[in-house]
Amino acid sequence: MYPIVMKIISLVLTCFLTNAVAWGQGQSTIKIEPGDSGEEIVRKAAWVVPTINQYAYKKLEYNCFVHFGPNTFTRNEWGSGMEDPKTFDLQDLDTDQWCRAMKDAGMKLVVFTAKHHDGFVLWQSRYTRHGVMSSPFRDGKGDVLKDLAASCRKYGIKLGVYLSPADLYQIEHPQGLYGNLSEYTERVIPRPVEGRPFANKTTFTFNVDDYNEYFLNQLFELLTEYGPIHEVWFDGAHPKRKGGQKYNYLAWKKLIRTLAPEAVIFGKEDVRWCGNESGGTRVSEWDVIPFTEDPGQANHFPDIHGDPGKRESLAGAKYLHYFPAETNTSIREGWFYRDEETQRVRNADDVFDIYERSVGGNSTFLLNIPPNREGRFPEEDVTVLREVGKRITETYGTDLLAGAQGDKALLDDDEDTYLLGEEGKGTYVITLPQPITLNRFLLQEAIKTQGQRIEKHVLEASVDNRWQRIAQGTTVGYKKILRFPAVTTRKLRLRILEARTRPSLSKVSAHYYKLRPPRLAVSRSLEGQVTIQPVKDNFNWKLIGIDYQQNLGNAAEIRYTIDGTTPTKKSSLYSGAFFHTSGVVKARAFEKDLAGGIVEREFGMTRKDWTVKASSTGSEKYKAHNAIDGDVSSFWHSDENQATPTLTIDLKQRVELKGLIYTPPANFKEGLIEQGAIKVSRNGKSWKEVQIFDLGNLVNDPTPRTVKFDKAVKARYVQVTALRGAGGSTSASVAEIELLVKK
Ligand code: FUL
Repeated sequence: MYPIVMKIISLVLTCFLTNAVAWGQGQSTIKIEPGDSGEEIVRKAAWVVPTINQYAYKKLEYNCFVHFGPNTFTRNEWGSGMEDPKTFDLQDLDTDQWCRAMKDAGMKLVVFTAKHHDGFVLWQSRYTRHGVMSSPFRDGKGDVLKDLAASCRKYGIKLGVYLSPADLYQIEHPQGLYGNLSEYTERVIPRPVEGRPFANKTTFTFNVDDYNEYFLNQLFELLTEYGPIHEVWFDGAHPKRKGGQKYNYLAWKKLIRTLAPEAVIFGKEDVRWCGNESGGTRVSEWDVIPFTEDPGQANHFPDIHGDPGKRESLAGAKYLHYFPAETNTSIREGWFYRDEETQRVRNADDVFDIYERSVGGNSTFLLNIPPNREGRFPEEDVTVLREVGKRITETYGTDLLAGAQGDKALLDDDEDTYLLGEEGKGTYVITLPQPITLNRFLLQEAIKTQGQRIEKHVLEASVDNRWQRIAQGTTVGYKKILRFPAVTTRKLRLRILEARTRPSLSKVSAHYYKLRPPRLAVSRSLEGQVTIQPVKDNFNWKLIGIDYQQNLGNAAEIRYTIDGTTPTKKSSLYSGAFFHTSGVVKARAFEKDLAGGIVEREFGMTRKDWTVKASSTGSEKYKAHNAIDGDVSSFWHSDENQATPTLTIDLKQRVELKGLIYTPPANFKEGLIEQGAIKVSRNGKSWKEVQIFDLGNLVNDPTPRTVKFDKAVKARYVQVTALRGAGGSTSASVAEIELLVKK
């Protein structure tokens, strides 16, 4: 059928459908009948399409997460819930600066932590005093969310709210509502508060307990007085639980669907967590996910790991549901702002790489930028955002297929025109008037009405009149970005090799990313020898048989500093490993006038003379020395159920210490230290506590964490004790411990 006809049908259908239903003959949830064969299940999967809200959310592609609250001032990742509201001593706030930075970056929506796990609210809620209303911020009259909502309207950024179901204040406070075993009774939402009438006169009646009433009342405030709200973010993490508190999510959902009809709900049936917080992405990201119960009636949505959408995962499904992934990670080490000295910031190479792998891997990228104690996005973060925004525009703002000969439905920018291939395959040839040089190729399926179908594809270029494979991939979905070494050609051929039924392609485009000098990695041996080398990119170069070096050239020279300053072309030239006792090494590759991303590593003192003892060791494989051997793949793991697992380190010399770096095991979930204590001694017998440190939720982002001591301290012996393990584990595991010395 002609594309224009498809467009008219699609438009007519769109006008009459509500949010809950998708377009055309596709549905956002399709029931599997008991007698359905494997093939029929796969065919049904091909007709699972996004709701109108989900599709609008997919098109946002790249959004901003903002974590802000008392943790910004305590420098913790997880609060206790009993922080004095005066801790939130915010004197300045510039949400316009936040929104300008988002705009420059090309971000479309911001999700703001209106209430994190600590239960402190950052808006003038009627239903608690534990928030900005009791803080010094504008003498208790400030409303961070209100400022942000105004800035969002001013800069055209959509607004989302993060409202943590976990609430430590309501758990810890003697009159707290969380898990107080209150009766389930009929409650009217919103509960009227004297002198604080709502403009929105909608009311609801739910049979709920105290905490769910509290939560519903706060949702009502957020959804009616700051909107329109386009994403509601429910965090699945719980530092603590109490009284078997249950969540009446179906009541929450009714409120959201009524009061925020354009919103998607993260952490429930609209958007799922990608399964990690370190920026990792799947090779094949399916939006069509099997369920064993009706997702529209479910109260709980467990985290999804592995490869949930592959064909083998569909067998046994009772329902197939459109359930897109969101890749959320932070630009800094941790979700909240801590400091400029020790809190590492991702460089532009790293963020741009995650952008291409997430947005270009059928996921939505939610990048967290934590405002500092001055109420502003830190300058270094803004610089990275701006550089990444520039690279996105420079690369994807120009389509090298402009003027090409090929199927118009593929080459135009009309999401309602698309090409259907044959059953399970398709071949598309694009011929250009002049040769182009490309190293990126972008594909989009017509998921709006046709669902996600492509399972395997390959891209070829005509070189010396021969088809040469330049890239290959599996799923496409809303968007796939193929990355490969640059090739110059006048002819491209895209072949769909496997698909769940007739593949539907609505868009292809070609691009060139101006390669920066290579990303670098800085490492140091036990003896203190520092090595700096190019990072092999995440691309699967070997998959397409290309030697990645040919693409990056070897013209790059590496310059570095060891005094904390930013490397320039005049800095020390790296010509091989060099000895470095401790402190920050910053490195940058230069290629003619192009500068690569800055990479920095802070090293503790050399450890070759150290000895270490553990309070217990799970087995020889997890011996204590693994924690100081310089090999992050080996780690110490204590016995299970040991009260306070401890490492005692003899530095063999007395030094002045200013902090430590804890590296958790990368692929081992037991015993990651969320909270710990540091003690020091001159003689190994009498100990002095230096600091308690809180690292929050490491399980989903097990990367090195730096703890800066409030005050430098002289010692020869150091004890690191685990006080709380991630996920309630009662052991401790340490891949590396490094100690930072005061120069
Ligand atoms: C996790 C939380 O525990 C972190 O503090 C952060 O909010 C992250 C986005 O989600 O579950």
